Amino acid sequence: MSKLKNDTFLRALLRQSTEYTPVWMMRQAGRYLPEYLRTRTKARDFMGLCKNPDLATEATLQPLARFPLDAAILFSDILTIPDAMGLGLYFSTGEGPKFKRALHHEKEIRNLIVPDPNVHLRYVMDAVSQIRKALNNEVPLIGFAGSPFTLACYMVEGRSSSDFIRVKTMLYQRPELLHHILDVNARAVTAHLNAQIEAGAQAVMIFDSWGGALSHAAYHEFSLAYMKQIVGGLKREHDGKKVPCIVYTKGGGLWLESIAAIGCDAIGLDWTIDIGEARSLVGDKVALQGNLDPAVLFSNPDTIRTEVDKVLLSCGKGSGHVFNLGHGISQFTEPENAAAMVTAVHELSRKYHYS
Ligand code: 1CP
Repeated sequence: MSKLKNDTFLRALLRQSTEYTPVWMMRQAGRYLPEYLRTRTKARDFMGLCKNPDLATEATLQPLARFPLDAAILFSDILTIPDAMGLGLYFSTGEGPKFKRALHHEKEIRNLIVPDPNVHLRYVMDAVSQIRKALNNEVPLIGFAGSPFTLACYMVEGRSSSDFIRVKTMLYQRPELLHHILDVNARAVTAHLNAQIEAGAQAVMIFDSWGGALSHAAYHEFSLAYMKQIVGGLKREHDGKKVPCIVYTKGGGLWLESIAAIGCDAIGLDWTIDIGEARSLVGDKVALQGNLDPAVLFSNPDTIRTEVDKVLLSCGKGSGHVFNLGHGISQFTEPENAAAMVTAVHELSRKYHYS
């Protein structure tokens, strides 16, 4: 396999020196891009896009055609795993994801099985290989999955939630049942990420979008422990290259030292923590990814530049930083403002790197 033309992102994740700070954006392909909305009309619905490798490739490449990003992320969704488990994922317009067969009864929970990623999620692996070909070694491709707890939130609630009442009731009333779901999910995520790595993903990220809704003790027992299980089971090398792994818990700023201890290469930060403080908490154990407030992109290029510089300054000199937003880019963002962020990171970060 020939050499990557731009491996800045992978080097930063491994805390090796780089000439500038690499940047990509969570949810970089998606509804804020008019070309994505046009691609979406070619499929019946969102899952139709995910299941069609040509369209998934098209959507993955769209942000890279606009902005000089240092990484691509597979166009797919974290909810493909519960869908492959038979829960019947669907999207009703304007309402986000829903499941036809949410986990309401013990029998359904005990019957859950780990899907074979190369059979039930074949379309994801086909998209990964096709995207790798289309990328032509320009930048690395990130594979991803949801954390076991974040997946369980959707599987038990049956849809997006703001209070997580069903899943938290289960956590306190039937903890062994939730542990069963989490163990199945952890095995499914491990197999899914390893299959993505074999298909060509050059780094992987675990999205724990809802772990921050848990208490201190519950986070460690019901979210972090299962991410540790996954990280321990990942293929960390493929084709003679290290495959770095990023763990992101939204709202996880208070738990950075415990997250750094699970064996991941990098921690994704939301915007609520100062990145310099995060660095002093984790030392040189892991790289950091983040952490501009996505709302900064609602302002203007000058303000964006100032806010980008604040993050870079707080992070300080040295290696081990991947610039990103603290959460996904909003669908209401002007693409020009995303461009301003990427340019600002590339231009302003050079002074923080030793050449
Ligand atoms: O066109 C549409 O209406 C669908 C919008 C959309 C898109 C573009 C969804 C539905 N998923 C995606 C793609 C997606 N999702 C990607 C790949 C694109 C990219 O990053 O460039 C990724 C990495 C995700 C990850 C994802 N899906 C997460 C974790 C990250 C996060 O934002 O916290 C979560 C929680 C989901 C669930 C999901 N899928 C879709 C939506 C709108 C949601 C969030 C629902 C909610 O807020 O509860």
